[in-house]
Amino acid sequence: MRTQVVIIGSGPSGLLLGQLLTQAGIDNVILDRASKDHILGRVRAGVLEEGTVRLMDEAQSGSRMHAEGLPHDGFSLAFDGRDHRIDLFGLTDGKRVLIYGQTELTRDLMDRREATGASTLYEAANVTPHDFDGDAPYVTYEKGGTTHRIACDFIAGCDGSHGVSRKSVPEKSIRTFEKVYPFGWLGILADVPPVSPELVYANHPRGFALCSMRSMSRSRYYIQCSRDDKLEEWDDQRFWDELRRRLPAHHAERVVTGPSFEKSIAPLRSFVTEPMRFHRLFLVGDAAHIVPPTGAKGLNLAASDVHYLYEGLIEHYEDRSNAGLDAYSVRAISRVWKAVRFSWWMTTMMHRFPDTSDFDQKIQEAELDYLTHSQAAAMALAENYVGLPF
Ligand code: FAS
Ligand code: PHB
Repeated sequence: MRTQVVIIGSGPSGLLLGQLLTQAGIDNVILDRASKDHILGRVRAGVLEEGTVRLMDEAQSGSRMHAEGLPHDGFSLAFDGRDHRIDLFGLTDGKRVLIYGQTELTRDLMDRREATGASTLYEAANVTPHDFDGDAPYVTYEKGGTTHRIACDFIAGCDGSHGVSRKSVPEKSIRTFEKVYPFGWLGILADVPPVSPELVYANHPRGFALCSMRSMSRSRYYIQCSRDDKLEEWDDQRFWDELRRRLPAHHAERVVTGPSFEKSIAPLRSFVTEPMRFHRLFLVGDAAHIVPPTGAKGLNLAASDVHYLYEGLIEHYEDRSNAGLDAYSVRAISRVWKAVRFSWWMTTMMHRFPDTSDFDQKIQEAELDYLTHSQAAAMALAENYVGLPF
């Protein structure tokens, strides 16, 4: 079998890239080791930047996103028992974010791909990229007890943080940078109305909490937990009680509780791979970088990677130019590090660190005080949160 681009991974990165390439007449195959249902069963991001929304529209996959997504013009920071609203729309000259679950975005892209008839092979085992340092790369995989081979021009490693692509690069050719945070996020989904029409990020002496949503009848809540916490230690009642303790009274008394139908713990870390291109192999999205979800950047960084790679591939096939592909890694990494910085900064400002010194705690309080009393500081937060330009 031969195709122009093999995409490893059927998450947001792989599906968005695949749809854009298919629309441009560039033949591509997506391989994923998981089943479609397993992928759709993962609950992750919920905030889309305008650039991500535009790419979904460009991929002709945005109609349900616009119909069901919730445009948000701001969010609140809660600390010392009070709310401080960050007016994204006013501070960024009219930009906003769209609340729309990654699961739904993934479903929309899967449906669109099926409608186009493009090929996705789920439950493909032992997917392996080969000879990407040469000019005749290929990918092998096992399915139905047989090993298959797909020759291609390029391989897009869209296989997330535990994928095979990054691990296939010789160690001498790659640099990684990592920061592990001494806590995680315990998140739940419940069919209860959200406590507030906008997101609330809370910094409390007991720890961070986030009130988010998927609709006005489905809430997504997170609380900071220790890295050693186990899901079985957190029944719903304990979660609701702890969430309320960390919110200002006017929010705590409005929390509507109900049975959770999804509960998970995510460890928090920052991780960056340099470079993101290895001749005919390109790393995209979580395969190349991870951010703590505090700044809602993970999914949106995957989208900007896709934008840069798609532009490069279009130039290669249509204009016979490799300028875009040659610039991919530098362009993507520049935006990645700025989002990594913002996610680190927002995480450091909003969480309680177990071993923090009195000095560091005073710095955190000064950061919040400055942010909520300075237009310039709030503008800097807002322009990063809505997403820096591609
Ligand atoms: P993904 O990990 O989504 O997809 C990779 C795909 O590759 C998967 O389908 C996997 O099955 C496949 N794959 C892996 N290894 C393979 C192999 N060897 N062979 C074949 N296929 C393989 N971001 C936010 O913006 N906000 C959030 O709140 C947020 N919360 C998160 C919570 C958790 C628990 C996690 C893990 C991430 C969260 N993120 C969040 C980040 C997340 O949304 C990612 O940025 C997003 O999924 C990136 O999409 P992909 O790059 O497509 O990677
Ligand atoms: C979510 O709704 O899942 C969400 C929202 C904002 C974040 C992180 C997660 O910063």
